[in-house]
Amino acid sequence: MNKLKNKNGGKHSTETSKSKKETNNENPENKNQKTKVKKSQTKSHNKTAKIVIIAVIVILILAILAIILFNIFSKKVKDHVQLELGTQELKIQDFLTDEKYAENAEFVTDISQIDLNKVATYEITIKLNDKEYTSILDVKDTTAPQVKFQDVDGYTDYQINPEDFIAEKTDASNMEVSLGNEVTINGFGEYHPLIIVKDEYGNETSQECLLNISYIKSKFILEYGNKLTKEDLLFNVAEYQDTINQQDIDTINSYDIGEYDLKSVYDGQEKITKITIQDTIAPELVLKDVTLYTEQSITDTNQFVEKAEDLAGVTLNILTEIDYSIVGDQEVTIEAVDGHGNKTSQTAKLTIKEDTEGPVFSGISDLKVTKGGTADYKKGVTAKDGKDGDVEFTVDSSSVKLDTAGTYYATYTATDKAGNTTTSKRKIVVSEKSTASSSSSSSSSSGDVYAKADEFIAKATSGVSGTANKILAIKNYLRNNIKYSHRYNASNTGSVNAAAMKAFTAYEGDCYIHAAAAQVMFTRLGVQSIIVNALDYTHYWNMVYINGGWKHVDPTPGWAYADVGFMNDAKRLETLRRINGYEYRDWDRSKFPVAN
Ligand SMILES: [Ca+2]
Ligand SMILES: [Ca+2]
Ligand SMILES: [Ca+2]
Repeated sequence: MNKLKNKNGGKHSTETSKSKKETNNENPENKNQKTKVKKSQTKSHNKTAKIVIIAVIVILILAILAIILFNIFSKKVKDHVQLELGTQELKIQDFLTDEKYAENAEFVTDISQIDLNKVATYEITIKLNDKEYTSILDVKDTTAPQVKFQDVDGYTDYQINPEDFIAEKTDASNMEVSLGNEVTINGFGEYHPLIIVKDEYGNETSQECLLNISYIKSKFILEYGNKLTKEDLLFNVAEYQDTINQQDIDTINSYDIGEYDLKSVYDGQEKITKITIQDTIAPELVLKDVTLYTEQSITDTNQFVEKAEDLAGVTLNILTEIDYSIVGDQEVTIEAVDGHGNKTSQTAKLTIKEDTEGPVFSGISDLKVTKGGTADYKKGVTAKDGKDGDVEFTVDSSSVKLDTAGTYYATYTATDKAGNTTTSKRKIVVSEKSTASSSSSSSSSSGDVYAKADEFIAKATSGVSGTANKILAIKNYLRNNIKYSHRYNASNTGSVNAAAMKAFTAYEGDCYIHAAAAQVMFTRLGVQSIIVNALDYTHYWNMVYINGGWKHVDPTPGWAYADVGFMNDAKRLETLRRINGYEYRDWDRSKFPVAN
């Protein structure tokens, strides 16, 4: 160590002696310069310039140093920050003296724990350029409540409730409403209560309001389409009804949006009540879900609508763009807008499904044929598809031997457009001549018909209550499900039961078939009923005994048998006469009861 120190010391002393040597060397030159200065002023100017330059450099260095020091030690984070109660968000900029620091600053304190909706003081730590600073945050309520005051109408028994004079009020803290002056109500006249709204921290908003004590309101808002009555306006109708002229009320058209002045007179003094007609009620909208098959589309927004009503009329808008490529459920939003822009929107479900179900056969009951007879396999049979409606079908009866008594099966096949196939086997019984009559319909016993009728009643009246409603439901069911056709008619069906059976198995027939089916169903329902025929036998329908009297009902669908509910004689005659070419179709009044 000593050795090293000595070595360094030695080196140092060498340099010193060298510099001394240089200094010594300058001495003669200095002497020479001094001599020259006296001789020349120019040389002196050069020296002054040098000093100035050096001074400038020093000042510059000091300035740079000052800036560096300022940047190091100047205040970047505020010691104290005050925010108003209810401020939406705590921002780091609020704590910085300049926004430019924000990019290098972050909260150390967990600010999710800070509730700006509560008056409180917090200590907030902020990290800026890896250095931590502490700031005090005060959340305070210094803002007075925002209040919309309103005038009040009242009768002589009105007791001041300050809240009555407030239409709207908002503040970040809780508010109390109070009366700031003493108001004594003594009879009709104008009073001026001072209403004060004060927040939890003493900030307040106040206003002198108007209290109108009278027999009548000074203003009234009438809902569009509603009827204005004296009860709406007068506090005591019995006593003051004569103050308003009914004719004046009648001139106010509530289907015309706007303001009206309504005059009333009491004690020789005229008073005006402002009537404002407004439509504030949005349409009533009830939707229903819709199911479509692929390749089908919605053609009318009304397909989703169960009910859309408003006194000012309704326009429907579909707000969802339906994606027909989605197989399954999607939500569809529909908006109903009234004539004054009030809107209601509701959502319904649209289900798009692939057609994966084959057609459904009906009318495939056991077929009884006498040995050696013929069988019409297609008669009375239909194949109905959920998507395609009625479709063609084929019958394979190759194994049936009509010339040999026995039991056989025919195979029915139907295919829809999507390629779904349904096959159904039908029992064919070929019997000896002696054991059965030739008519296949004769095989129907009354028991079969009643069982069928009960089955049809169950379908027709599902969810329907009350006898009258059930009668109409049966009538509608027959109209909608038993096709009108002349294939089976009064001349080839015989008894009521046999005719009804045609309806229940073949799903088609003329008016007699429909009336017979209704007759059996009404009877099974426990309703007294008769079949009525037109004088010329060109039409059949029913009469039922309901609610203590007879009424006509017509279960036949189609062109002219007016689809009305229960009909009295006059209505029945009117609906029959509506038919072209049967101007005077009537029935024999002496044979049938009177329907009033
Ligand atoms: Ca406040
Ligand atoms: Ca409306
Ligand atoms: Ca199908």
